[in-house]
Amino acid sequence: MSKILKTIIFGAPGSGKGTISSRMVNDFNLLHISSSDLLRNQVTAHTPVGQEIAKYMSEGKLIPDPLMIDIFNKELQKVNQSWLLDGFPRTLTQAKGLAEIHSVNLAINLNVPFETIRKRLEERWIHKPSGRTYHLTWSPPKIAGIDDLTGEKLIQRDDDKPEIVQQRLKVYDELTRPLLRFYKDAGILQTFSGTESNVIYPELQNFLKVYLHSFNAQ
Ligand code: G5P
Ligand code: MG
Repeated sequence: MSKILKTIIFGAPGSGKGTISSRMVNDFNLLHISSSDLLRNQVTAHTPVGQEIAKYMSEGKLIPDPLMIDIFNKELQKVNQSWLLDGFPRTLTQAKGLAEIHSVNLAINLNVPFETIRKRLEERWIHKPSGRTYHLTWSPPKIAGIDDLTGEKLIQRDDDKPEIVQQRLKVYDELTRPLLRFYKDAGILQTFSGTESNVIYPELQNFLKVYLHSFNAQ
C-alpha cells in the first residue's frame, strides 16, 4: 500500500488553485479538501457561524485563524488517504496550527502575475452548490450561463468584483506571502510560475510523478 501524502497548494486568489487541484486529484488519487467548499457548507447551513463567515467572504477578508484551524482539524480527522489542501493554510498562524498536528510533505506554490489574475476573475462564473468553476472564454460551459453537469444556473462570485479582488490581493500580499518563507525553511516548497494553467500543470504533473516515485520508495 502506498504511503499517505500530505500536500497543500497555495497562491494568490485566482492563481488557479481550484483548476490545478482538480487535475491533480484525477491524476494522482488525492482527496481534494478546499477551504471554500468547507466554508460554503457552513454558510448554507445558516448557522450563526455561517452568517459570520459569509460576511468575511463577501468583503474579501480572511476568516479568523482559530475558526479555520478548528474546521480543518476536524475535517482531517475523518481522512485516511493522501490529501491535497486548497486554500488552507493561508496565514502563518494557520500553517503553524496545521504543523502541530500534521507534517506536510509538499507545499505547492502557484506564482501567477496579479495582472493575469485580475483579468481571469472578471470572467469567472461558478456553479454555487458544487463550486464548479468556468471561465467565459478559457473554459466556458457548454451552454452559456448553465452548469454542464446539473443544468442549473451559473452565477458570478460576490468577491470577484474588481474592488473586492483588489482587497483579496492585498490580503494575499500581507498575510499569505509569508508562507513562502515558512515552507522554504521547512525544505518542502515547490514553486510553479506562469500565466497559463495548461502550461503550469504539465510541469507540475511531471514533477509529481518523479516526486511520488521516490516518496513511495522511502
Ligand atoms: P477561496 O475560494 O479559496 P481564493 O481567493 O484563494 O478563494 P480562488 O478565487 O478560488 O482563490 P483559485 O482557486 O486560485 O481562485 O483559481 P481558479 O478558480 O482555479 O481560477 C480562477 C479563474 O481563472 C477561473 O475562472 C478559471 O476557470 C480561470 N483560469 C484558470 N486557469 C486559467 C488560465 O490558464 N487561463 C485563463 N484565461 N483562465 C484560467 O477563498 C475565498 C474566501 O474564503 C475565505 C476568505 O474570505 C477568502 O477570501 N477563506 C479563508 N479565510 C481564512 N483562511 C483561509 N484559509 C481561507 N480560505 C478561504
Ligand atoms: Mg479556488
